[in-house]
Amino acid sequence: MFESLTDKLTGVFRRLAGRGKLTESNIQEGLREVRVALLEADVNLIVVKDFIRKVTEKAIGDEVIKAVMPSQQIVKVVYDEIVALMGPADPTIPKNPGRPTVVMMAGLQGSGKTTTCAKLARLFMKKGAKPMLVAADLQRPAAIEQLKTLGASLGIPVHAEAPGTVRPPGVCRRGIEEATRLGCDLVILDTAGRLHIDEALMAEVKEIADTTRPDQVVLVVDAMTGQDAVNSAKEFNDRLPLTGVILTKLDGDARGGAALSLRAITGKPIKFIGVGEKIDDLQEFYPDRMAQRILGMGDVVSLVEKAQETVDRDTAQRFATKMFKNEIDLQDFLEQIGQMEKMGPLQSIMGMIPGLGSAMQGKGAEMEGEFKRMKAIIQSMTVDERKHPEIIDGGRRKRIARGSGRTLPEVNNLLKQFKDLRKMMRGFNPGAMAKMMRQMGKGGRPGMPGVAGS
Ligand SMILES: Nc1nc2c(ncn2[C@@H]2O[C@H](COP(=O)(O)OP(=O)(O)OP(=O)(O)O)[C@@H](O)[C@H]2O)c(=O)[nH]1
Ligand SMILES: [Mg+2]
Repeated sequence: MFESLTDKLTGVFRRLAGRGKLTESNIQEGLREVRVALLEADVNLIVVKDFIRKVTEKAIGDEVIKAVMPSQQIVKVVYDEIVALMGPADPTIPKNPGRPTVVMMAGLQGSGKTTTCAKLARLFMKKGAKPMLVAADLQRPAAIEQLKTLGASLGIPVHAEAPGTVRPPGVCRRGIEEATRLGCDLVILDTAGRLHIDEALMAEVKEIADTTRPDQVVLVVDAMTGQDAVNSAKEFNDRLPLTGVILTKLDGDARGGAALSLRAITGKPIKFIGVGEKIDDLQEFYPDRMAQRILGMGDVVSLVEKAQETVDRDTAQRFATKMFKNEIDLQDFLEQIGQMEKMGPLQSIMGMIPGLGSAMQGKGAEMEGEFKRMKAIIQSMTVDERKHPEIIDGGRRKRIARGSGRTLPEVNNLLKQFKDLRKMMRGFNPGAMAKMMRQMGKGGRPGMPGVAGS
């Protein structure tokens, strides 16, 4: 999903992060690249223009340039705008008291209406609903059978009538009556597709909508058709009282143009997304999660959850307090390494951090090796040495090197790094923190494990 857009955007942000200092002109340049990436992703031109204008306004401001990590701040500005563009979230179908909720599906041929009827029924069955499907596509003889088969696989009733004399609005009306009799609380109407916006068929859906007055008129749109999808959605929206959109085949959509433009162009929320051919492949649509995916933020949410699960809050708190008082010793250092290790393989952790995954490609194992070496060295120190590293003289260094199986220069290097860290902590302020994080961000040497993760 969205691979090509994600690749391009993370590339832009990586280049921005690589600049030592961000200026108005290199931010502008970065945003020009974002613009190109969005256009190449087939996002609607008007949407792109408006988006870039908003992002520029926020990104050029003082807050970004003076921010602790300017490039991350820009990622955040872009992220917030993408969320706003696709949101707010509305994956709901409110239940009617006393009578079944009626959902009507509409959309172009092959967009996924029939499949999505069943998927939607399934999704709401999991929430306790009793759905019924109504076969109102009388254009294609096989359509009724398709829906019956899907209904049977779910074990739910399907209202179907022999085609010939009946018309779709009547089928729907009788379907809703039957659902009421059977005690179903959700009725999903499958309608006929159209190749283009064709007057006769359009009149048919409109007639169904007028006769049955559905609670939801949902447009089913194939994400893989990009701007064509958006243009047809616009036409449907002009003629039908749409309440929302279901975007299907997102699993096959590398570009993301439809997902990013639909809401802005139609003003109607994307409610659900189809992410595969199986009956369970329908998900509620959440703009924030989608934006994280698009920006290659991997799964920040699950990273945070993982950290909450594994990182011992007290240890973290103690560490933070000590850091402020500049009382960090090598024992704390060791504990922080332990905390990092508890979270799992570094490479997979880094993959979840925005922009870091690709930037630090392959660095995870290297850093883990470094941690392991540091751990071995610190573990060969006495408690006293860990608490008061300044007592570690030449003789002790040699002993520690021997004990840990590391070289003397490695021991010296660790002690020097630690000394530098303390020095930096002495004038502890956000600026020093930023400098430290930047140094760490440049990779290679993990200056202070735990700080980056907190
Ligand atoms: N990969 C993938 N395939 C999907 C998704 N949704 C639907 N499809 C496939 O798209 C094809 C068309 O789906 P249908 O549900 O028959 O489409 P329709 O809109 O009812 O088509 P008509 O009735 O002809 O207008 C089927 O092969 C589905 O399996 C999805 O989210 N992902
Ligand atoms: Mg169909």
